[in-house]
Amino acid sequence: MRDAQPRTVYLKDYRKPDYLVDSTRLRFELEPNSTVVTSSLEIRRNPAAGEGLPPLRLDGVNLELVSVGIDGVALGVDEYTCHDEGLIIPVHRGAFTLEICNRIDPEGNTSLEGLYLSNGMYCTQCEAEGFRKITYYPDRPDVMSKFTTTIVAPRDYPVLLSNGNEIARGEIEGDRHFVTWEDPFAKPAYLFALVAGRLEKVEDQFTTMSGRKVTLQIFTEPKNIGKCEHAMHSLKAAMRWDEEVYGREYDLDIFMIVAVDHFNMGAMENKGLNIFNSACVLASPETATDAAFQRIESIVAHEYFHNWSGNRVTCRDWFQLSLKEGFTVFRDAEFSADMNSRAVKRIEDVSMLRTTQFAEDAGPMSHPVRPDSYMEISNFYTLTVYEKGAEVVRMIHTLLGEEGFRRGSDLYFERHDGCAVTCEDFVAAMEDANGVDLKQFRRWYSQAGTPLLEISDDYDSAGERYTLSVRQSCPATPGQPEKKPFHIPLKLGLLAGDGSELALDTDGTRETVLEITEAEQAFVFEGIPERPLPSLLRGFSAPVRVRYDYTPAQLRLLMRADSDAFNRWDAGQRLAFRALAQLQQDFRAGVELQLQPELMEAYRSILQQEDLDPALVAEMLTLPSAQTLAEEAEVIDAEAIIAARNFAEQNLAEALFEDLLETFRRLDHDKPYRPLADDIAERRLKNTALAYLCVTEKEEALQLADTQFASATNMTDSAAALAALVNRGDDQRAQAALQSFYERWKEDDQVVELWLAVQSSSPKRGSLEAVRALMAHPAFELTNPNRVRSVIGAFSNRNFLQFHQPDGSGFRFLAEQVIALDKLNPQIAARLVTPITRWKKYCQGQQEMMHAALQSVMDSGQLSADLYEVVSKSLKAD
Ligand code: B3K
Ligand code: ZN
Repeated sequence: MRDAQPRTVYLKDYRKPDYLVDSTRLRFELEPNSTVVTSSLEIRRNPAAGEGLPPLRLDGVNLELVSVGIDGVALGVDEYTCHDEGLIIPVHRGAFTLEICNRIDPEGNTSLEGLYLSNGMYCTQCEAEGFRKITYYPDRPDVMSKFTTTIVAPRDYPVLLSNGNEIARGEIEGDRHFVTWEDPFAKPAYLFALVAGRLEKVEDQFTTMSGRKVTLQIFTEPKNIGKCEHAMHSLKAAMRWDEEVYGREYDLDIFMIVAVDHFNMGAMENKGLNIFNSACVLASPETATDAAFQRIESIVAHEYFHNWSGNRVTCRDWFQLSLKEGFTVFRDAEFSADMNSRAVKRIEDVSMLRTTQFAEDAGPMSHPVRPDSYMEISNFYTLTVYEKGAEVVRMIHTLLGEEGFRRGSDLYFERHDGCAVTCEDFVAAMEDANGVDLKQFRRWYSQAGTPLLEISDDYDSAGERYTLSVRQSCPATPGQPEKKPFHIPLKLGLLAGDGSELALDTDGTRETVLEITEAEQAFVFEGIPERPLPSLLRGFSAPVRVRYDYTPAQLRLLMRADSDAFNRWDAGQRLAFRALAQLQQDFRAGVELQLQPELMEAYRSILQQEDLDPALVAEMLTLPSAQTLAEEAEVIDAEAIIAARNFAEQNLAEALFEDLLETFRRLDHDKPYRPLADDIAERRLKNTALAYLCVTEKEEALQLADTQFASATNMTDSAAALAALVNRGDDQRAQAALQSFYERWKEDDQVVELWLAVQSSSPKRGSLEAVRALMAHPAFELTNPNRVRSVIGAFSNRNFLQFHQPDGSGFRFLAEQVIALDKLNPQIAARLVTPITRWKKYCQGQQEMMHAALQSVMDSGQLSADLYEVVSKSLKAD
């Protein structure tokens, strides 16, 4: 917690570090309430930073200083200044050894940043600025140092881990032992990690492309040791893929993963010692859904890929966060696309981007991929930095092509290995390796907001000439009233009336990438024999909105015939959006609702296309979520959105009942479980059909869910049946299912979290009272972020109906929880508050209540810097 208003940090104020730390020796004497940290730092003046010997400034937060010494001589208290945020030490020599001893309290650390205890296990989280909660240090990513770490602990903590290779271990009198680790690669402090606990491990081996053998280990609490196989398999697949696709080889002799229960996010890429949220690494067919299996595969890969994109080449400062995150998300998305269905992966990612990142870009916290300022950097681990950042890298890939991109990434890694660099360096490497100019493209890093492309066309039948006119614009965002034109790759094809692909030039090219660089631009295609139907922004080739006046018949043709699977799905979404917009309008006008027959027919024909990937069919059958509709709306009228969506879903389910039943039966076979793409796709479609069938609340449908619930041999089917029974049908049935599920799985943390989330996100059973009751359940723990996300997060982000109750009770509840949580874990509090920061987009009544809830957070007393930044910026947006 802070005393004064948090200060804003600006990118324009970046200065090189005054001092460098060549080596860092750490010693930890672990005790729950009083861990002693001793450090010995070899420090020297940074020759690149200027003349003279300015004082040495070290960061330090919540530390109890014991002693400071230089070159073996202890400093008196008047020889340095110790303040709330660190130490200032006058310097008399250009190079010296600094010795510091301090105490910390891991048990009292509920922020889950720095060193803390999770179920009795010691672990760390240092990114971005957590190392300063461990010891005094220049805690900035451009100070890179070689670390040697000794951990001393009671012998009943048999496993003691840190980065690099183990170089010594031994016994110490009084029932204690120690292990020393040495990391040969210089790294910033944010990549430091330590783990100590009663852990078991599974071990495997990987032979790298140059023939080196690497030991792979995954550590968990003993009860979870049977849940590591999938993560190990994913790790080996990721290691091979990075060699094949990027030529990147792993560099240490050992790679370790540790699963911990209390964790603020998914996982952390500490050098050689990745620490994972249990939910993002542990899985077995009986306890984890297909979605969890796929999430684990992608997160294991993501953290592994950071070894090059993040660790070997790191960020100069935190404004450059997307340098490692955007690039690494792009890398993991391509990996997942290669391991699974490429089209479905793209659809999932784009749907998420459009719903959540577009909303962020249009909201009070809108910021560029490379922000210009922040109060609390933890607030900038955002969808913009990660997902839009990945889209920016993807656009470079689209512009340069596979080979050009690889030349660029090779040059980037070679040029900057061992360095802390900027987004600018990344783009420059791409340019230099390919001899191209990406000057205008750089605006994607500096301008916030989602660009809009308004596209119109004209066909001259006599001249067989087709002209596409594109106008780009980008809405104002906080601090950026005017935007300059972006460089946008627009991938497209042209369809003939029969759905075939027209040749775009005399070479017979059927797909091209137009480079849009002007505010208004026209593109002419010659020799087009008929008026074509444009298939625009194929594969979502840029993170923009596209407006083009398609007729419903044209959308149906794209849905049926486009060679680009992503655009087939997108055409269906556009059709559904229109129908849902009409329904919302009718609801508000008090007109009787009616579903457009075209939509019904379009959905029926999707179900009948048996040659399509079942996962794609499932995606195409899914109506845009209430959250997506909210994002698309000019003004959010929650009641109208809910009414429209329920009506459409209900009508589709009734009208397509027989087709859905047929689909369900066809896929309801007894295959042994494998988390492989084809099987996942079949289960996805089967369970989408089941959910639709149960929307009708017909006994026949609910019995299918009952049967599946009773006989399922894997969690995907079991959880889908549970959700169907909780969301539909009578109370008795729902309660019986919930009860038996809990009894069976109450010892399994990941399944209990799923059980909590199914209830909190259920429009039917997740009322505010029900959510409060879950918070009183023994399974709930306010200090465990997974539990908080499963109950409070699921309610406010995924339970549109209950969260938006007209009396505003959902908003007030969220405010109350955020205030309580801020005292324990500011990072989680600042994230959780998001739904009520969007007050400005709501219709008047809701807007006022949301604003009042947000104001009550502000007025509740001293807020953490994290929460203060989000709340104050959101309140200001009026
Ligand atoms: N780099 C970490 C995120 C750290 C978040 C700190 N608040 C995980 C990842 O993106 O791989
Ligand atoms: Zn990452």
